[in-house]
Order: sequence, then C-alpha cells, then structure tokens
Amino acid sequence: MGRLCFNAVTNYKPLPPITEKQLRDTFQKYDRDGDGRLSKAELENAFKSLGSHMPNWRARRALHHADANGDKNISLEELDEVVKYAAKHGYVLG
Ligand SMILES: [Ca+2]
Ligand SMILES: [Ca+2]
Repeated sequence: MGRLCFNAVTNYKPLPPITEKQLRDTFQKYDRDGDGRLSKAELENAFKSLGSHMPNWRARRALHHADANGDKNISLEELDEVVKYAAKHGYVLG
C-alpha cells in the first residue's frame, strides 16, 4: 500500500472570512481627503484594493446601491450598505 502525502492538504489554510468590520475599516481607509465621505474615486480605489477587476463599474454600482441621499458620496451612515454590498459580492481583503 502506497503512502499518501497529505502535506499539500494539511498545509492548506483557507483564509478566514473577512468580517464586515474589516471591510468597513478598509473602505474608511480610502477616504483620502478625510472629509468623512467616500467619493466615487475613493470607492473605486477601495474596490481596486479588494481585487475588483472592474473597480470603476463596481464603484458606480455601489454608489447607486448605497447612496441614499443622492449626493454621489458615501457617508459613514451609508457605508454600512456599501459594506453589505461588498460582502454579498464576495469581496475579501487583497
Ligand atoms: Ca472623501
Ligand atoms: Ca450620500
């Protein structure tokens, strides 16, 4: 009977699922001008860092989805919706 090598399996550690808090922190980090809101460009950079292949499109969708008052910026209150949106689409820290 041959010996099976399980090293490849046992050494494999799946990344822990990213928490919504971590996602939120990541988005907040991308508030580059520190005005407490995420503009579309800032959102785009955040999605890029999360590994989005189409950060521009994703930022537009997220804005459309979460910008409750329509000022084209994501406030801290609205950020919860963006976080949920990103989590739902499987975004992880890159
Ligand atoms: Ca900002
Ligand atoms: Ca807004």
